Amino acid sequence: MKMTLRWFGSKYDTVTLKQIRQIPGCVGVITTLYGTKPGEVWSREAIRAMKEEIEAEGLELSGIESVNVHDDIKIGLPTREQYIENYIETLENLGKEGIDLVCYNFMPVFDWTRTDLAKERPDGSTVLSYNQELIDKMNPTKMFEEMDANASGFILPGWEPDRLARVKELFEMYEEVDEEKLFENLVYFLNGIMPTCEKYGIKMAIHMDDPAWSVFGLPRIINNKENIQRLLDAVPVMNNGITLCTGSLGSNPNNDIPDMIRSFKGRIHFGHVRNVIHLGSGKFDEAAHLSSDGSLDMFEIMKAFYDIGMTGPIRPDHGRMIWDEKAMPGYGLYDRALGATYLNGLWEAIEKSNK
Ligand SMILES: [Mn+2]
Repeated sequence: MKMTLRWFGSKYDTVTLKQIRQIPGCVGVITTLYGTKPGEVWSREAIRAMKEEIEAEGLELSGIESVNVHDDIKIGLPTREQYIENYIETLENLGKEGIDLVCYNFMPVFDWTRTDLAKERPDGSTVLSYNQELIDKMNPTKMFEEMDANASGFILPGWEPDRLARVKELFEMYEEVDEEKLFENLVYFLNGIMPTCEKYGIKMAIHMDDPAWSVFGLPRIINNKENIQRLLDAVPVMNNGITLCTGSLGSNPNNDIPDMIRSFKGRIHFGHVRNVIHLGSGKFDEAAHLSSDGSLDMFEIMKAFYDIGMTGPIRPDHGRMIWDEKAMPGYGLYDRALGATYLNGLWEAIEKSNK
């Protein structure tokens, strides 16, 4: 396991590479090439510049989150051929620069969804929160507007304003896409890019759907053990793997996360580790990483990662907003640094007690 932190680039992030480097045991960052749109080819020069900026601060570029997949690929339009070609070109350029991990998701229209970006907890910290009842009373445009209005001026990943302008159009485009069709389109995409991934040793790591159930009637296919196994079996090569996100899977109490980690051994290329508090059906809050602060057993989760011999990057996923920090919701420095330190502590204890 290597500990990393997500970084949104010097233009967008309040957190600096220097600060990240000072988190004990944190060796790298996970980032993306900002200023590019889904479907665009990333130039080798731009990738190299990003990598050099990170390495100049004594960190490594441990992986990309995300190379976004164009909607035409997810919908399965004839124009997907060109976008798959472009994706391949981006992968080639990443491969030539020695980058071997790409996180992506295959969720229609929305990436992750929350109904509150700053829910106050009794200790005065704030967290992201989700309540299905509120979603059921809202339409998708309103949802976009609320996310934008509550993001404290930050552009949330997956909630870029240009998508808001197209939200109605996007919903219409996905009208014919059910779960089977979406799955087929994902397999088609993966089969198209796998030869390039195998050539350059690039591990594709699909992120779980967040939350792990259908939102606004949109199909969800990467949300439980059975569905994830189906994808791994449909394209049965190591390079077709997953980003195991404990918070996304953990939104559904029926997901046994340590069991899933053990089952997907060899195919988990990246880990997002965070805790959630279950508040009843379709309702959850994010929490501090500590097991006792939420509903997930973080010791059992880290032990499962240890038992499968996880060597890829792990990052503390979202954190609470604490100590009056002003940062992108979920992505402040302080609580993620606490999370990284706690997870490193669990790891050390597990490692030493197994010797
Ligand atoms: Mn995640």
